[in-house]
Amino acid sequence: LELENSLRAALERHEFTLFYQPQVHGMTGEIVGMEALIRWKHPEKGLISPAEFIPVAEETGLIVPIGEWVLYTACMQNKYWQQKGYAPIRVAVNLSARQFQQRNLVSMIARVLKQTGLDPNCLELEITESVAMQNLENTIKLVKQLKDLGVHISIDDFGTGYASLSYLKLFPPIDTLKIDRSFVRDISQNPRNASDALVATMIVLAKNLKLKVVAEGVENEKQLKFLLERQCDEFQGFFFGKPVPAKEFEQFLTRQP
Ligand code: G
Ligand code: G
Ligand code: MN
Ligand code: NA
Repeated sequence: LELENSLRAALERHEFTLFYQPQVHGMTGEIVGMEALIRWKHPEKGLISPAEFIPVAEETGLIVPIGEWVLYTACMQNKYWQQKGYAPIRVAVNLSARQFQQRNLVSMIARVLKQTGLDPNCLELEITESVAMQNLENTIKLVKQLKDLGVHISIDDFGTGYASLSYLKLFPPIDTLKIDRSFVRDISQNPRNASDALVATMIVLAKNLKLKVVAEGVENEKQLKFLLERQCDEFQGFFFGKPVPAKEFEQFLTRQP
């Protein structure tokens, strides 16, 4: 309850902030997107990781106003950079289970796009595989409505959701699979390694489904080489950049050609 109250106060006192992590195109090495990741700037405790407060925000329902703040802030920031003359890139925002159950989710997103003036094509919404699986019928309906807005949809933490692969059959409208970093971490360049086989197979699966595939948690050359040889489309990870505040992220952006 204490944490719940301080989360509520944090929202009112504007103590949340967004960090951005670059997403890089495999072939060109160009930056094509960024993932927005929330942080809590606690006046005494300093930066608090979302892993510590998102679960409570989720349980208490506070994730709904917090999630709306995240979406609005990420869209505003992206629009601002485009107006400053940087080449347009996508911003990816994480949606939580609770947000996904909100009746007005689609209208909220439509409103934020209108308020910020961001091109829907420059917004990507990340749904974790386990959230997508919870109520598949609802997910399919929602994803269709979101696609009608013109935004991109990705499946986050792909491969970790205890999901039957058959759920992918129901998903013509999703755009992207994000291979969970637990698989990428264990890439060993050893043909008998299970993670190597799984990552290679996930890339082929995405390609056969005509989905874009992004590897998360890329930390070193060895992983990058493995992923490039298998034509993984995009990369995200500490090798290319950690999540950083907006001001610092600007160094990754390039001027409009
Ligand atoms: O940024 P970091 O790796 O510490 O994030 C930890 C977890 O918090 C990740 O699973 C990430 O998806 C989640 N997370 C970060 N920002 C947000 C957000 O804005 N909304 C939701 N729902 N989850 C977030
Ligand atoms: O669950 P989701 O994929 O939304 O969360 C992204 C999380 O992964 C963030 O908390 C981010 O800090 C973390 N992350 C991003 N890149 C790397 C990486 O290369 N290595 C590790 N260990 N974590 C990463
Ligand atoms: Mn994510
Ligand atoms: Na993930």
